[in-house]
Amino acid sequence: MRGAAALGGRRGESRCLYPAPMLKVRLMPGPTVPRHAADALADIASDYHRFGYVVVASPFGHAEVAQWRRECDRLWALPGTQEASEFRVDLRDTLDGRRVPERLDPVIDASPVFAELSRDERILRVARALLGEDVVLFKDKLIVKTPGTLGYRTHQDFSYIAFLGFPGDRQLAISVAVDTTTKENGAIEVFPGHHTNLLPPAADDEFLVDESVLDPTSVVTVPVEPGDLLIFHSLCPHRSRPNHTDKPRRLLFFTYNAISAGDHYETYYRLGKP
Ligand SMILES: O=C(O)CCC(=O)C(=O)O
Repeated sequence: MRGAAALGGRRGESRCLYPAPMLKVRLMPGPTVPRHAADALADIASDYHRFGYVVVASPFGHAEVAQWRRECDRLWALPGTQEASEFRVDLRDTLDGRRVPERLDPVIDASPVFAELSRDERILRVARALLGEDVVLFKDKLIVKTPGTLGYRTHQDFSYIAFLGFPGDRQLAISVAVDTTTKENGAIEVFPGHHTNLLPPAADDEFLVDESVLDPTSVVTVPVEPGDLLIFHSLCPHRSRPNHTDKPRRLLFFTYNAISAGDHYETYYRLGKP
């Protein structure tokens, strides 16, 4: 997500307009997030379009998740993976003031296992159902939130890629859980129902959302189990907290574009990351 600023990506350039007046909607009361079976495509699509996100119960087996965990361990131990100078390695602050490697972005060129997963029909068929057409991979990353690593302030992914010039509703991100996520280890949190527009930017960072326009009581923590898919719209405001546990929290993210929005993979990684 780095680099868009350097390229002049600006909220004003997006085709989305700020909603006026700003609505603090509360669409999904209560802490329970429905998890749909992977073949319940109509229910999945209905929740996605209504709330801007949806959870699909794991369509994967234990052996596959075990293979992903081994692959995460292999990648995290590769020479260079802990080097800030590596193109694919991004750093993040910790609670005690350190800066540590937190993500491999991209990841599939380093990982045949995750490359295959990004093309897995159990994921693609859901992405196609939600976008209503064939899809193409836009971005892929592995986030390893190690103990003590901070989370993310509220943002809409689209604000980082608006400069590419396609509408926000033509992209979604699918997070594939390698580990169980909980409030304690930094599960993703979403603000349901705000996926129709770009929200006003935070005063200190144009790529983050001004949280004062959101109802703080409407935020939903989305805990997931290994293999679950948390799918969110490119305009869905989301955030996460630090990992307060003693184990890493690992999530894969595959971002897909509707084919009609174009294949921007090479452009994004050539221009979107410094
Ligand atoms: O992994 C997390 O905690 C959040 C990641 C995220 O929000 C993002 O990459 O857009």
